[in-house]
Amino acid sequence: MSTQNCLFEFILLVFFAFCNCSQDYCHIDSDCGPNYGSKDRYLLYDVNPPEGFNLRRDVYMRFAILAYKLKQSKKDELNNFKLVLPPWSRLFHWKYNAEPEHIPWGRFFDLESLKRFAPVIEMYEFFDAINQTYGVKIDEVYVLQHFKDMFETGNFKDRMQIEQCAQKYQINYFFYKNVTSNNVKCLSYHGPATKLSQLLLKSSAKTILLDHAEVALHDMFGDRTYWQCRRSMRFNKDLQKIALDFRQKYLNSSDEFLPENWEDEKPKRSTKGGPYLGVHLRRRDFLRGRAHQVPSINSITQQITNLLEKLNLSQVFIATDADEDEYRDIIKNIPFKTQRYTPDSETREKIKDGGVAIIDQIICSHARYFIGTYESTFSFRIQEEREILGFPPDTTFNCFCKENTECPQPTRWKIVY
Ligand SMILES: Nc1nc2c(ncn2[C@@H]2O[C@H](COP(=O)(O)OP(=O)(O)O)[C@@H](O)[C@H]2O)c(=O)[nH]1
Ligand SMILES: *[C@@H]1O[C@H](CO)[C@@H](O)[C@H](O)[C@H]1NC(C)=O
Ligand SMILES: *[C@@H]1O[C@H](CO)[C@@H](O)[C@H](O)[C@H]1NC(C)=O
Ligand SMILES: *[C@@H]1O[C@H](CO)[C@@H](O)[C@H](O)[C@H]1NC(C)=O
Ligand SMILES: *[C@@H]1O[C@H](CO)[C@@H](O)[C@H](O)[C@H]1NC(C)=O
Ligand SMILES: [Mg+2]
Repeated sequence: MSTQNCLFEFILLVFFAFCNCSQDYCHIDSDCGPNYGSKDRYLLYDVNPPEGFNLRRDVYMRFAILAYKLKQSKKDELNNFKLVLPPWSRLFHWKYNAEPEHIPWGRFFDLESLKRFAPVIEMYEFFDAINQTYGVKIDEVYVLQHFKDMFETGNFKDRMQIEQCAQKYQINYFFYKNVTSNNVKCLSYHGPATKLSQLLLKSSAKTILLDHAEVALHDMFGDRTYWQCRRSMRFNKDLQKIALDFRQKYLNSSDEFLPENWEDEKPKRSTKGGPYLGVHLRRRDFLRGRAHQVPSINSITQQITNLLEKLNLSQVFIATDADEDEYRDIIKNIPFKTQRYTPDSETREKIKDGGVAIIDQIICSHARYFIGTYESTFSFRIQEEREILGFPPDTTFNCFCKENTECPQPTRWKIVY
């Protein structure tokens, strides 16, 4: 650093030290909120718009683990970070209206439980904390992108570099009209999300937004910290209650015992589950994007029937994104009792498509045996849930075959305590 720069920084430092949270002190240009003088810093992130709910849950984990590790840092510049949860708006697979919904995470997850793993806050808590009258101008925005040459040169080393944007990115700012920035850069990136602490350490910004956060990878996929984070992602209690009522009423399935808090869970492999087969059948865009892997209706009917006979079960619960007509085609030749969760319109309005998806996942998680869809993140999340509940792996890591022949089965990512 040049002497001139040093001097400049020194002057700034003195200036800041005597500035009592005036407009100039804040990096954001409007008045300061109740917490603005505090040392809190805010890390915001967003994901490539077309990505679905369950990949977004995975990206959350990468950043929650970063936030968890930052909190343990001895450096104040790092341990003051709060991770701001991006509200759910206009998801590709969900029905939505013109107005963005901005659904907070607490509607789908148990926020208290998330917070006991990492310092995460809802967007509305962030707004309250900074209490801006005229909106938020984010200090630094980094759009993550892959290194252009990564696949050509085969250079897969961890690295990061501010570079020209590879394409024109449109930043949504979570569909808020009052959130903007005039400091946007593209960051070519390869490595785990935890490596971003290097960027955060160098920056003095109070608010940082990482867009296309899915470019950053997991630190250690499947290790103890991964599973602690995953276990903390308990579902919203109202959704759990709806799923339990359904299981009790239609599937003769009671609740598995789990301690009140995820921190108190103990390893087990003896969970039996309710007397039904759980199925996750991904259709819609998978029919186009993965035509060579998706089984025919007849094959699905056959595979479900065979399993029910083999397992000596008399009913099947089917979670699927198939429409009514396709669903009827699937079940019409299954000679056993079939169940699907369909909320009344009032409940659907309240819990939205995301809530319905979660209830489907919970019900599949409690089945005696589960079979999912090859490479669907929706199925992966059910498998993880069953690992947490303590099922024997044979009852969990199964997926449909294209036809009723041998076919690749999912990797057994087993829980670690
Ligand atoms: N309710 C419900 N929704 C589903 C089901 N399968 C897929 N979906 C919807 O389709 C989306 C699929 O996207 P995503 O979560 O990314 O999973 P993936 O694309 O299968 O890896 C989900 O988020 C749901 O909104 C299902 O069985 N039940
Ligand atoms: C937010 O700011 C306004 C105006 O500056 C003030 O009246 C209000 O009390 C503040 N709210 C909180 C929670 O501090
Ligand atoms: C931004 O606008 C939303 C409504 O769209 C409002 O809830 C929020 O408080 C506003 N945030 C700030 C910082 O002004
Ligand atoms: C429901 O489960 C209980 C206990 O597992 C069993 O005793 C009962 O017969 C079952 N009822 C039906 C209708 O299958
Ligand atoms: C199959 O289940 C029925 C009751 O649902 C039971 O009576 C029968 O013994 C079971 N058969 C086997 C082979 O487990
Ligand atoms: Mg998807």
